[in-house]
Amino acid sequence: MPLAYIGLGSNLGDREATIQAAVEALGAEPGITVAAVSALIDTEPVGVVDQPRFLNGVAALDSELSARDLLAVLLNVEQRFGRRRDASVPQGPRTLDLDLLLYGDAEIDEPGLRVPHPRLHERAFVLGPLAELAPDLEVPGKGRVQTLLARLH
Ligand code: PH2
Ligand code: MG
Ligand code: MG
Repeated sequence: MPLAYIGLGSNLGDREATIQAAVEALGAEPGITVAAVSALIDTEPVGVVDQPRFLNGVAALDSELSARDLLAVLLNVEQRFGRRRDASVPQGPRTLDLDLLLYGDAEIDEPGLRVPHPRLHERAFVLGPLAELAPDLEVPGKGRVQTLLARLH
């Protein structure tokens, strides 16, 4: 059963309550078991900087679902927790962001589905929590998590 890593993010509403409830909702989905959740860290917004600070973390999921089906579950849970993609600014504020970071050692490049996540290796708000769960993990095509994190400092 592939171990998938999911990025958790929120910068609107009660960030911590939303992320915790979303992780519970993921664990309640058929074919998904939450294996580990990192500490949640308060982070400076990256990219669009004129928006509230984020709470970020990473969850490890045991998944019987394909990467495509897992992604569909992530998008569905985002919607259930108030995420609105239509009228919203790309990279802007969101109640909940669930990003598929890694799916075992798979490398996937399809419309709407890129694994590893294309910006994972350059984002401290992802690599920090990921290093807490899996410092020695190899990001396909990029290197070990702790090496990638050290490069950002
Ligand atoms: N997500 C973004 C854009 N910028 N900055 C932080 N600190 N954390 C995020 O999760 C984040 C961001 C788009 O998904
Ligand atoms: Mg996202
Ligand atoms: Mg994101």
